[in-house]
Amino acid sequence: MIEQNQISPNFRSGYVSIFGEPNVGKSTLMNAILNTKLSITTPKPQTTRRKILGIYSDDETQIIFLDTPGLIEPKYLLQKKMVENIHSALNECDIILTVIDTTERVIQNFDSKIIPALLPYDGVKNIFLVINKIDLITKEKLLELIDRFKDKFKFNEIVPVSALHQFNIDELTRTLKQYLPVHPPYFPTDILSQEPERFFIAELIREKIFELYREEVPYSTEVIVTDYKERPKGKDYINAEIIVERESQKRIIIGKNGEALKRVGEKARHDIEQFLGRKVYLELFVKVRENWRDSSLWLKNFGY
Ligand SMILES: Nc1nc2c(ncn2[C@@H]2O[C@H](COP(=O)(O)OP(=O)(O)OP(=O)(O)O)[C@@H](O)[C@H]2O)c(=O)[nH]1
Ligand SMILES: [Mg+2]
Repeated sequence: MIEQNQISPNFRSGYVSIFGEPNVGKSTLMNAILNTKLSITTPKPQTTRRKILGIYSDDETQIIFLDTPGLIEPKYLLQKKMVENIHSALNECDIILTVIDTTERVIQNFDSKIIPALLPYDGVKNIFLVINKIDLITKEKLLELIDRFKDKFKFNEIVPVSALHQFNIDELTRTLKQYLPVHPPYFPTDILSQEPERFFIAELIREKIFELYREEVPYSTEVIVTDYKERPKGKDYINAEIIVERESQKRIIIGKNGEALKRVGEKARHDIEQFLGRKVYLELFVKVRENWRDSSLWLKNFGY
């Protein structure tokens, strides 16, 4: 950590929003830049629901990333909150990292969904285009894509990367630093995030639910850590509630003889222990909160 009085007058610091459609690899990209698994990532769209802050610091710069949910047409109140999180991140930042992947759907939606969202910031903020998942395409195809996108919008930079394989990530970080305003660090330079440990623990459990269940179940689930006790002499104790919308979903989460829930617990515990660097005892309870996704009271209660 840099002491306050050692901060150079040329220190650069700023906010960078990571923006784009669901599933293009926004959270994987933030994790790759920070070299830490901070934001959960799954093969399913709409994994990220909130604005997740991740802080990169070195001797001369601090970049505060805001990982955001994927851009969607909201159908229920939770999704409306997710979209509000995207817009507030775009508003708050100095630089917008617009992330796309190379699937036809994402490329097709670019003009109708992404560009209209960027237009209010055209000429106001620095806007990058990050073409992610380039491990999945040929060099020729990439050059063709760059050619296609460079005329669609006045991007300050177009950077191809593979977040999953850490390809060109250092180059992206280097380029970002050049666009940061001169500003002292906003946060202590030895912290990675602002969220409490409980938040990351709940997210890791939610990640397992996205991985292990199908269809509507992951989308109808929220996880709240209700108790977390550090025990210097033994395993830390964690109690978490898995909230679903209906009794039928509760039965699915628990599974035959509780086996499905046990699997969630085992997988989540493994990742939580890795995240905390300590052994934990994890207890999970499943609760029904009718239609919580459309209840402003429950959403508020869950911190949305
Ligand atoms: N092949 C490949 N897969 C990637 C790459 N980056 C991310 N992925 C995969 O793409 C999927 C989605 O990644 P996420 O990081 O969760 O995507 P996201 O944009 O944050 O998704 P939402 O939070 O749902 O909007 C995961 O299965 C990732 O492993 C990449 O560079 N190459
Ligand atoms: Mg995400």
